[in-house]
Amino acid sequence: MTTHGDANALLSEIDGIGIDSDRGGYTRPVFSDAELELRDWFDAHATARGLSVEHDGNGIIWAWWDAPAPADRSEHRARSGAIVTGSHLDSVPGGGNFDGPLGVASALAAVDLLRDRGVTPVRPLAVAVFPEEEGSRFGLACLGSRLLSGAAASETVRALTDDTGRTYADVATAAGFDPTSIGPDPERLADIAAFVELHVEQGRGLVDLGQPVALAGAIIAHGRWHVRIDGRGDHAGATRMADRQDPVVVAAETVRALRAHTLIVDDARGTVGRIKVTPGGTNVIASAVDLWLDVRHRDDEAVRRIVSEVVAATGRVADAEGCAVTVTEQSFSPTVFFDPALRERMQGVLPHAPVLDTGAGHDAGVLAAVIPTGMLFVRNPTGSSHTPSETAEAADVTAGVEALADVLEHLLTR
Ligand code: HGY
Ligand code: MN
Ligand code: MN
Repeated sequence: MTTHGDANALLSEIDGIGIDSDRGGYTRPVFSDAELELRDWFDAHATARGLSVEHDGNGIIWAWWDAPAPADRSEHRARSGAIVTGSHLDSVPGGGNFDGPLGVASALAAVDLLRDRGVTPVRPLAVAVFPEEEGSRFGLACLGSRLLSGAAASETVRALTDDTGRTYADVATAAGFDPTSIGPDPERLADIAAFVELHVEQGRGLVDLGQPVALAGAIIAHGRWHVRIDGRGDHAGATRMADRQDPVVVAAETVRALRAHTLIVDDARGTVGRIKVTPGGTNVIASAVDLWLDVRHRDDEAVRRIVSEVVAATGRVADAEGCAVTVTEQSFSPTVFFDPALRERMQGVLPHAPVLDTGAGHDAGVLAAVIPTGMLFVRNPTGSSHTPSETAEAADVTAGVEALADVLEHLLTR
């Protein structure tokens, strides 16, 4: 089956990679066999389209359609003024097949459409794949774009650990990458005129509006905090209640307080989706609990207020229980408004596309701090994401590719 111009066909080629039979859906953490297989899939399709594939020191893949360098440009600057599109291939645990891969597949298909239309770019185009967008393995979301833009310090990243305690440096090395080569790349960023990311909508905005494609207005602020609660492990039966220092009791208060304080702030979102109890025996009082807060709101300060209230409530119960609490901010992304000039140009190309804000973070949100970025959303009938029920209808996927090709044609020919 040809995949030429067909993002649905491209996606169906990878829908067997990284299936998680325990959780359902897909689990494709960065540098895992599944993610490395997806990288190979992308390289093969980019190469088959005559794109020149480059893997940079941050583990980002750049597949270039090099425009003829005008005489006034040195070979080195041949790629300046580039337009970049693409997204990510890693997933959350038990995620869907669209969050990330839809943007990558649509970018490859859009290149086919531009060729079919006979478009001759006057500036280079790159299809990019950013690693660890979900932050599911090392805890820092949009890791690749944060490294590229200097928003994440190389030493800090090298020392990040996954659930097994292995560091980024060890895991990257074992996967064939060089962890000493990570770091900001201002020269590359200076060559990029705009980045446009297509993504499955993570919400029901387009369903309610009855439209297939939207433009992104803003990404609301979001942050992640690691809460570590240390107590005293002991026997569940031999230990009197008065003698306990049970970190799980404190963790329960953290979860309760997060829900309570999130509910009193209009449209705030607070989640604890991950809790690790150590040692984790049914007849064992835990010695420690690790849990992670994910808090989001369009007002940066509201996010911080919610977290500080939750930390205070947790501290009160921890004191009473004789437990110790350590809270570490893993990441914080302020509310991002996408580049107005770029969005206006995109609206000129897609006048019927509504503008929607999103509660989901993206590489385009991180890169918005250093280059003009914009996003396209494709309708998701379930509105759900980060679950196996995340989906997009074939006709909407096709509409998304057409819309992306229209935007890229506009940007590449001026
Ligand atoms: O967490 C997010 O919002 C994104 O899906 N990484
Ligand atoms: Mn995503
Ligand atoms: Mn996601």
